[in-house]
Amino acid sequence: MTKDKKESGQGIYEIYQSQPESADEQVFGRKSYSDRRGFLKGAGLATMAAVLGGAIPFHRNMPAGMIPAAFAEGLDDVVIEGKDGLTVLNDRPVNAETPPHLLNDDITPTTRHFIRNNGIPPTDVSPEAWTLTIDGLVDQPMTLTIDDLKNNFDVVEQQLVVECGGNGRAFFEPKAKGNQWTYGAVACSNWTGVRLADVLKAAGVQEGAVYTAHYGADKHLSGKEGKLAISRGLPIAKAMGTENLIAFAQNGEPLHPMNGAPLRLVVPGWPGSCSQKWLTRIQVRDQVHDGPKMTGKAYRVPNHPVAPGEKVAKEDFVIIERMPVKSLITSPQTNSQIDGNEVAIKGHAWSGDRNVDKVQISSDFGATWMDAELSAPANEGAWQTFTAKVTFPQPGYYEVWAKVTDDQGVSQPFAIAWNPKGYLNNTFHRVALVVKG
Ligand SMILES: Nc1nc2c(c(=O)[nH]1)N[C@H]1C(S)=C(S)[C@@H](COP(=O)(O)O)O[C@H]1N2
Ligand SMILES: [Mo]
Repeated sequence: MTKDKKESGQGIYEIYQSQPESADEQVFGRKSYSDRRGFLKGAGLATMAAVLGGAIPFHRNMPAGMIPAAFAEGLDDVVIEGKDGLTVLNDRPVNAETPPHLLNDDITPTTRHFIRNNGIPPTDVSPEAWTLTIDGLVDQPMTLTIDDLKNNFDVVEQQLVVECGGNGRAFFEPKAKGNQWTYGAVACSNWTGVRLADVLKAAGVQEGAVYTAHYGADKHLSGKEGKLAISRGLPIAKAMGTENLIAFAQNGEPLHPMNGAPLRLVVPGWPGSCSQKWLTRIQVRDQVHDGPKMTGKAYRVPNHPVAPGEKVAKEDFVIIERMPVKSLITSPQTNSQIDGNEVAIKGHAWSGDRNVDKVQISSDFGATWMDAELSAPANEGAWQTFTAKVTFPQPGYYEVWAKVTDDQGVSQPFAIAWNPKGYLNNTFHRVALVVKG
């Protein structure tokens, strides 16, 4: 692969989808379709083998430009160990989302927790050897093992929502670049760990502290030593919230390798990117952090409404903080056929740093709404589950919509203003049903 493409972080599948000609050159190392000499080698061969799940003994026989049949159906055949039913959007880096109907559980099983990687996860993740360093503007810089964390701090369990800032990006027009997440870059697992605030307090956050900076052990896609895939942070006030965890267990087991094993941050209610995986260091800074994906347009939105497609000046982008009010209908699955004239609806609702007050359901394209039953959150930062029974007047095609209102009176919109990077799409989840009667 050329350096540029390698650094852009696209996988083979994505490259073939978006730019088949240059994909051919990158993967097969040849300049044009008429040049038949190229064959899979080096990075192309290694990547292809990794994606296919095995070396390719006869790779020298493969005609240049041939797309392996395994890719015919997209990335459905890519198997990620310990994950089940996820839709893989990219293989390099690995990005995979969960279809809404597989998020029906109140606590998301680890097998169904989405994966959003910016780089290459570390391979040496032995929990015994892992350390976390707290430094910067603190009285007492510390380096702690996972046992130190367990032994010196309150260990707590919390159900916490992690949602990628780009969830829903696929529905923006014009298209925004990046992973085309639909609905499933969100999950609410049960996390065990210590409170970030307790650890920061033990280190003694000094006056003048403004922001945290988070570092993980994953590598940049270029493989360059010292180059970081992502390093984001939090304003000190949010970092001191009791809802944030430094987690070493997910649903009672060690973290999944793709979800940050053996140690990660879980910062509910804010973009998932704040929840650094493979966590090795938290630095306290006297200024807003400026690590990779903190600056420029990353995880930022315009500070004023913009027309679809409009160019926005760099200085007009502001850092995304809390995530907006949103919901997901997890049962029934969209495009289900319903026997009879009634269906039970279930789903989840959440709003960053806030509670949800009300969930309303419509089955007549928003003309009328009925209140759903809404449960209280298991704890701060958890999503809330809603249920409703919908009756249909006659057989036919229906859409069930859910609309959530949070405790500040803010509701999910039907449509949302476009933004250049396709963040924060919290429009209604619409589920299509054919009622048979
Ligand atoms: N070290 C590291 N932490 C990271 C990332 C990453 O690429 N590297 N991705 C972030 C982003 S953008 C999101 S949305 C969440 C996703 O967490 P998950 O993959 O466990 O679902 O992890 C965040 N933490
Ligand atoms: Mo993300």
